[in-house]
Amino acid sequence: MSAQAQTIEAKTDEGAAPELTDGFHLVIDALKLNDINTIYNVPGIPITDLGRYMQAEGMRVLSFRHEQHAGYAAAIAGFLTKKPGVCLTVSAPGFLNGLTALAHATTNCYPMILISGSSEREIVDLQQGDYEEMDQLAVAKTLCKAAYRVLHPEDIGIGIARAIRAAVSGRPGGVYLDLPAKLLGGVMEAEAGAKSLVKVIDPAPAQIPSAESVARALEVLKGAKRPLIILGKGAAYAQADDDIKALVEKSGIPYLPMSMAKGLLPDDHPQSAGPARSLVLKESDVVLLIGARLNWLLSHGKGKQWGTAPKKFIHIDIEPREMDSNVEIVAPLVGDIGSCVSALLDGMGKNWTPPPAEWTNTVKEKKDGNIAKMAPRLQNNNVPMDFHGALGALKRVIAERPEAILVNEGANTLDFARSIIDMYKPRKRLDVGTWGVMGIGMGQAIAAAVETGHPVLAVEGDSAFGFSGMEVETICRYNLPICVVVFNNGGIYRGTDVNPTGGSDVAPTVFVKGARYDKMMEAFGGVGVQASSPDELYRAACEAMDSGKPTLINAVIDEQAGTESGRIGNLNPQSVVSKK
Ligand code: ADP
Ligand code: TZD
Ligand code: MG
Repeated sequence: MSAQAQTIEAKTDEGAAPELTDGFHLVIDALKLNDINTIYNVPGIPITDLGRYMQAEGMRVLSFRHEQHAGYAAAIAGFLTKKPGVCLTVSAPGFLNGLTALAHATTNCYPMILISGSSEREIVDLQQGDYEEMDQLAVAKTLCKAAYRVLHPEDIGIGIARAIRAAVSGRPGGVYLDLPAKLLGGVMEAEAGAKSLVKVIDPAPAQIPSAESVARALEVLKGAKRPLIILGKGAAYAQADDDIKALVEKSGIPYLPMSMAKGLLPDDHPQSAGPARSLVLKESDVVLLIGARLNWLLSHGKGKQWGTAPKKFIHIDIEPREMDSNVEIVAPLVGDIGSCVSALLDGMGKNWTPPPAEWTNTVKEKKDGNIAKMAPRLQNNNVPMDFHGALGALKRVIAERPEAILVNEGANTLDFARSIIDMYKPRKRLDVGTWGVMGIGMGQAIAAAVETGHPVLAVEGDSAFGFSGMEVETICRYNLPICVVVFNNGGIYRGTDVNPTGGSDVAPTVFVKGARYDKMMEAFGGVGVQASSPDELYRAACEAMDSGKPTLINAVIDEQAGTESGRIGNLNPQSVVSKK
């Protein structure tokens, strides 16, 4: 128990006064003991004092305007640090607001703990109508990796240890921890309290792949004529950066980064096949997946995108059940990415034969061709801006500041930025993840700035930004080095839809014309800029990134520039009755 921890004096019959502690301080001591020092929170009954005492005990407590954004901040903090990010909320409505982020963390394999205060158990269970009554544990269970409730102060240490271990071990994910109001005020002797705390030893132990699985994988890789490596965000999470780079380079195999694995090797690396994506998916014969699932983002490993050439998949993942989830995996490599990659490197020996030049040259030609085609479009200085002109400017901003973190959401704004803006370092690109969630923007930007201290560029569709826009006050309040660029095309996908009835309501995808999002930042003392051309955008973004002042640039984009749903319009169901 820490020296400053608040204790309560209690008189006993003998007149001795054993030092007491309480639930509040046991929670704080348990978190600190496990090196968890940052909390993303929204205050209220019953956790207001918990936040206050946390701050008093030297923890960083960042208060948000809505729990969902505190939750997205905690989730991405988990991704960035490999420690569970913690979101703290009040009961029922606050808990539910945080739950979206908890489910998102679980879906994306980010370690996170949602701690919510809850109401009087006896009343909740008899459904007698308590303040913010809800059986939160039951609700949370289906939406996260594990859910626990602590009822007695002496179990707080174990409860928090279980939550931490569940979040980070194996496949990481979201954990719910329910802390009833009565528990926080509960009292026990300080000495026994200190003894009840648990320091989690080796919370995410290495999981070594079997020697047979390594040998099998190498055998398949050796037989490949047109091999491909796909790096997913699990590879970025694993923080095995040097070994992953060594594996790619030693093997000589072209690699494709999934969006949040961009920068694991710099996007301008000669082996990057990013700009030849369609070709390598179609033509490859052996695919080594490292921390990437064969889910919808990879068309489930089959169908048109994957071409007709027979494929063999080698799959590295910590979760055994991920193997054969969509297609047969001929060489499953179950273990943690660090251990698996280093075992492959060892097994490759000194004389590894790189893939046939015919293959690597084909990939290079396609890639060079595509880059050359794109280049002039990125240099256009059109007014109003199109996505290429605006993103060409921001591409330079990041290239000149490779340490900066890019947060990105939207539809066209997301899809174009993903392919246009090169990343140069690991874990610098944070986006909408597996679900394609709108609303991660400000929460992720805040956590990225808080956890890393690096400047953040948040490139946001105007719709996407709206989901978390109020958190610009949070950005200003903590004076964070975040530059938000709102790609203002006046709507969802485009600003051009019209109401076919001629009625006075605008079409469902359209927003207020000529909106000035920059004024929102000014309202809280930050810098607001209106940018109409790529040059203006470039200058304003550079200034913001270098000054570190909270800034919002309203980038005026041609309202006709986007396409329906960006790159995934094919997922929209079609009506046979009405045609778009
Ligand atoms: P992407 O969306 O980038 O393709 P996914 O989220 O689909 O990536 O896949 C990430 C995968 O990485 C998950 O299947 C997860 O189990 C796995 N993973 C996460 N951390 C590790 C790790 N340390 N070792 C091995 N696999 C991991
Ligand atoms: N709600 C949530 C939480 N996530 C979603 N993905 C959506 C709704 C649906 N949706 C998308 O998939 S993209 C998008 C929505 C509402 C916004 C696209 O508009 P934008 O981007 O302004 O952010 P562009 O640049 O105009 O395409
Ligand atoms: Mg838009």
